[in-house]
Order: sequence, then C-alpha cells, then structure tokens
Amino acid sequence: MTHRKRALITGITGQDGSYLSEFLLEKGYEVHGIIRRTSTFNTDRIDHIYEDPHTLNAKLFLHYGDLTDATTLRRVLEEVQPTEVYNLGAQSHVRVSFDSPAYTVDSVAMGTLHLLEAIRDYQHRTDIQIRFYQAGSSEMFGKVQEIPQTETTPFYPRSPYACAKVYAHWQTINYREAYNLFACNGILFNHESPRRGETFVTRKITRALARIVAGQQKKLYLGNLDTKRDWGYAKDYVKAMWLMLQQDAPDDYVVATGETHSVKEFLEIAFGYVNLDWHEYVAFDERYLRPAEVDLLIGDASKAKQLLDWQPSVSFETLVHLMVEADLKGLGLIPLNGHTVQLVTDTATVRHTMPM
Ligand code: NDP
Ligand code: GDR
Repeated sequence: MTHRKRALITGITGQDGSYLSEFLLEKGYEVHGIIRRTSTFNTDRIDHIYEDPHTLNAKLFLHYGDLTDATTLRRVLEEVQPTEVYNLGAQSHVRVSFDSPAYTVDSVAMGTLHLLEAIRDYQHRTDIQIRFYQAGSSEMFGKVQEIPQTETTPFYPRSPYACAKVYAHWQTINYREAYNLFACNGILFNHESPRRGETFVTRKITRALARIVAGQQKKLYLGNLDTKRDWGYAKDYVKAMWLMLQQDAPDDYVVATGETHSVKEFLEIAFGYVNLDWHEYVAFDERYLRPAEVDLLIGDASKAKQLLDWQPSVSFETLVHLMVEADLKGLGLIPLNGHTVQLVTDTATVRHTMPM
C-alpha cells in the first residue's frame, strides 16, 4: 500500500464505534467518524483516543453529520475518500423503535440507502472501490424459524428497528449485485461491554447493581426476564467487522457465541458476584415490555469461524463479571476475594446520576 488505509465510521460515538476506532488506529488506519451535533458532549467513549486535529500526525478526525442527512453524508464521503466505510450508526434501541418508528427507519434503513448511493456514485465516478460494512442484527431473525440461526435462516422481524435492519441488509446485497460494490452484512448477535449503552438490559443490570451496592439505589425495574439472547463481548465483534472487509470477495456473516442465556441467568451471575440475591432487588415494570418480543436467539457462527478465522474469546460468565467489575469500579468500589466489595473512595466523590 502506498497510502494509509482510511476508514469512515458512522456511529463512532457508540459502543462498537469506539472499540472499532481503537482497533483500526492500532492497525495504522486513519479513522474518520461522523458525529451528531448535540447540546452536551456525546464523545465520552472516544475522548481517550481523540487528538486535536492540529496535532502533527493526528489519526482520528470527526465530522458533523447525520444518517438522515444524505447531502452531508455524501460531502463527508467525498472529502474523506475512505478505503473502508463502517455503517454502525443507528437508533439502535428495539423498545424505543416502537415509540419512534419513523425516525428509526429514517436512520437505520434510509441512512444505509443514503450511504450506499453515495458510495455507488463515488465508485462510478472515480473507479475506486470502497469497502462497505453494514451493521446487521440478529433481531432480523425475530420470531425464529430455525435454531440455531445461520446466514440462510429466514428473517421474521418483530420491531420497527428489525424491519429497518432487514431493509438495510437486502439493500446492501442489492448494491453488491447491481453495482459491484464490495458490501458486506454482518449479522451480529447481542454484544456487550462496560461501554454498552445504559438502557440495554445487561448494562442496566450491572450499573444498577453497582448503585445498589453503593447504597444509591434500592430497586431495579425490568421487563421480560425469560427472553434468551446470545451475548458476546463487543471487542471480539468489531474484529469480525474488520475481517469481513479484508476478504477477497464480499459476503454476509453471522457473528455469535453459539450459547444462549436468559435475562434471569444474567441477573443470577451478576448479583451472585457480590453475594446478593437478585429476587430481593428486581421488580417488574410493564413499560419495559415490547409490543412484540423476540423470545430466543442463538447464532451459529461456523461460517465466520471457517472463512474469517474468527472466534469469540470471552465466556458468558466472564462477560458478566467484567461488566459488573467495571461498574463497581466506576463508583469507586472494588471486588475483593470472596466477591465482597469495599469503598475505596470517599462517597462524596461518587458522581451522582439519575435513576433509570
Ligand atoms: P449504540 O447505540 O451504542 O451507538 C449508536 C451510534 O449511532 C451512536 O454513535 C449514535 O450517536 C449513532 N447514531 C444514532 N442515530 C444516528 C443518526 N441519525 N445519524 C448518525 N448517527 C446516529 O450502538 P452499538 O454500538 O451497540 O451498535 C452499533 C451498530 O450495530 C448499530 O447499528 C446497531 O443497531 C448494530 N447492532 C448492535 C448490536 C449490539 O449488540 N450492540 C448487535 C447487532 C447490531 P450518539 O452517540 O450521538 O447517540
Ligand atoms: P435487544 O437488547 O433488544 O436484544 O437489542 P436489550 O438489551 O434492549 O434487550 C434484551 C432483552 O432483555 C429484555 N428486557 C429488557 N430490555 C431492556 N432494554 N430493558 C429492560 O428493562 C428489560 N427487561 C427485560 C428485552 O425485552 C429483551 O428481550 C440489542 C440492541 O443492541 C440492538 O441494536 C441489536 O441489534 C440487538 O441487541 C442484537
């Protein structure tokens, strides 16, 4: 390569965007991200890698834009001239997508179309190929037609979010076939980390648990505890995204651990880590139920294992523990032998946050 690889990431401020940026920077990429203008800072997850663009040899650059704004997407793409585009931006909360279906479809479905159109025109005009990654989701399987789910399992989406992701998935395949775009769909099953958004169930649990231990919260209100998910570690999953774009030909891949666990099992391990019984703290609130639920997801990532040489590296139990530990540490608590915790900072210095 005569010039450095250059990636453009939508959703760079999200969980996956932050890990992917770290990963690509370590690989020597120049990384560009599209961020939304907000009235408060929304760059917490990438602040540690951000450099003043005036710095000599800065490698991370941010551009204002929005997936609902096709003009800006096109302009940023033309300016950056990336070799790879990772489309991670989305209104990604399934429950919220029932409240804001049109906006969810605008950002997830139409946003993907805007990007594909911009890349198609760029490629046609310059004859330079841009490799494109679409962040597809196991939610597309919805009411599952097959266990476990593979790349060929039929979709049956059960939310506005999932319907929009199915549209984006097929549009990505269509642009690959119609215009010879190097476009890949990852069908990623749930993946979590200490950077997971605070309203997704795993992080909601670990964050509330830390607050309960710190005496800042008494109850945790949740919805359906019987649903089962295939939960992996986000850091492993961003590597799979990159691997897809390094292959000779574009394709679609399921990325999953192959294990499924219920929300109850997550609670059991999380609360068990600090010797608490979750039944004493968890209460039901119907507001967290979905009008249509996805009961069971379990992925078969054999294709990714074989062709990408990809493997998940973190077990379910380790994932729960590392999330609990991170939230405890965030409140100045440390796990000790026997899974007890001790306050290591003055509670007055603990950041006050609103209950969820
Ligand atoms: P997050 O919710 O953590 O991050 C979403 C990102 O999208 C944020 O950077 C957010 O910006 C940005 N965003 C939201 N709306 C827009 C918009 N209209 N225009 C531009 N950017 C926008 O998601 P994750 O990191 O967890 O997931 C990344 C992608 O992968 C998403 O597309 C998600 O749907 C998909 N996915 C996630 C899975 C998971 O388990 N995490 C599994 C399968 C798919 P801001 O910070 O300003 O809100
Ligand atoms: P999901 O993740 O919908 O799978 O989508 P989420 O963590 O929101 O829900 C998982 C399961 O937990 C149940 N649940 C609750 N969920 C939330 N958020 N809050 C609660 O209080 C609660 N109580 C029970 C849910 O009903 C559900 O069954 C995530 C997102 O990252 C998507 O963007 C991504 O595409 C999929 O994972 C794969």
